[in-house]
Amino acid sequence: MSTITYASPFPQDFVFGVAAASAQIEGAAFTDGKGESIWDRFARTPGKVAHGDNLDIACDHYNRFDEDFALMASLGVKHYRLSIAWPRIYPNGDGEINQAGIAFYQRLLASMERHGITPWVTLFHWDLPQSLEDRGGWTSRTTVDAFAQYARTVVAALAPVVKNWITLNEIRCFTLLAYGWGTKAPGRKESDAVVNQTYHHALLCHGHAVKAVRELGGAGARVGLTDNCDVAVPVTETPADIAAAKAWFVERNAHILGAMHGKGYSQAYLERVGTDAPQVQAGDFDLISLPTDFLGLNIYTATYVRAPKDNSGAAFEALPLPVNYPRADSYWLNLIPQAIYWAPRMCQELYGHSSIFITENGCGYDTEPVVNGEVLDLHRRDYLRNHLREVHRAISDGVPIHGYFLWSFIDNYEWEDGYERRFGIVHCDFDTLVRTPKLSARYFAEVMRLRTIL
Ligand code: PNW
Repeated sequence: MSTITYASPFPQDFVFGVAAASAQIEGAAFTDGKGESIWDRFARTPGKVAHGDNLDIACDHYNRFDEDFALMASLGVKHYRLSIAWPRIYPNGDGEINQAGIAFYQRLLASMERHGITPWVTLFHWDLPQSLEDRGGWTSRTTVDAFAQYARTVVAALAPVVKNWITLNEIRCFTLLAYGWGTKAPGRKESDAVVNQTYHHALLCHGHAVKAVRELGGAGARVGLTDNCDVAVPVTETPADIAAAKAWFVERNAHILGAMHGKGYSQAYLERVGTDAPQVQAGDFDLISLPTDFLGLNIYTATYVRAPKDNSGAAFEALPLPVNYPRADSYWLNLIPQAIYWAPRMCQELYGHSSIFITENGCGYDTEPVVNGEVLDLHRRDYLRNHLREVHRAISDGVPIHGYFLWSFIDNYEWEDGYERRFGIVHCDFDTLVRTPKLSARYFAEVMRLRTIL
């Protein structure tokens, strides 16, 4: 048998891991004192979630985390990105702490440690306590005050075992999609002014979380935001199209990434939003612009951008995709692997980020072929391989990508798409709760083991 030499392995300290989030996998939605979240309420509102699926049981990870970490360990997973359910810690969002909630995460983290898996903990992945929504949710500064307290409580309690902290997951999804489009909980359709205010409140929470980690995280703690920036891919990798893609990127990300890197919103942003600009209080940007240790990026898809063909004077032209352009089953998940090259590169060049982690990348399908009991998800194997090649290309070009977390470890509650949309490399039978690694799990296990693209 001939020996295969593996070209271009990933750096030895490159972090490979898998990701999931509390609401999507834990279940036990009302166990041990957990309060109601906006997703518990939304799922029970007729017509909001596919098939009326709720989060009551999900993958029952709450009761099966030992089994799940054993399975991760058997696949060679050494890093796992999880999130903390705010309503487990503060059932009403603020006020009384629920010690049983803290004890749960302490048990879970101890199990991870026994299985040799390093935690990457996101403080907020969309499961806002319903009690805070009843007081205005993300439109209100009350939520910012409550989050500051929640962040301090969690960081103080878990600092002995957690060194890697992520403040918030995907600000756009729990603000714009939740308060503007109304497709995510709490399903409100507010004005642009209100939505712009929700971004501002989210940015303040990010700042409070950074401060909490600096003050209470202990030695070696690091912290960053996970953003799902709007990604531009230049149609041709030529200076003109790259410049156009960058200009589009700056405009589309001014309210989050741009805001974090300034001492205020940019003039261009303020001109664009006009009278819909958020209300800013003195000192807000001291928090929002606190330095972080890394930037997390969730990369799934992109928009193609080019330099305008005419003399319109426009800085860019963003292109629509042909109707039959390849995509996964989520309508927004067009298959554009160069996204994972260009987003980190632009974040480095535009904002000076020197440590970037891909905190999510993956694809979801409703129907996956099963042969002799094994899910043969070759579509996912292709997706991963094509994206990892672009990650590798970026690293070779000097883009500081230091890790990659696959979304997701296991099929789970895909928000408004319920349980039908499967993103896992491990299949979950939602009737029996039996877990079975898919072909892609075996593939990714080998990639992690050999630190190369196979
Ligand atoms: C992310 N979009 O959500 C979330 O962080 C996960 O919880 C989720 O399960 C996963 O990706 C798959 O959907 C997104 O519309 C939701 O562009 C929507 C979009 C992007 C990411």
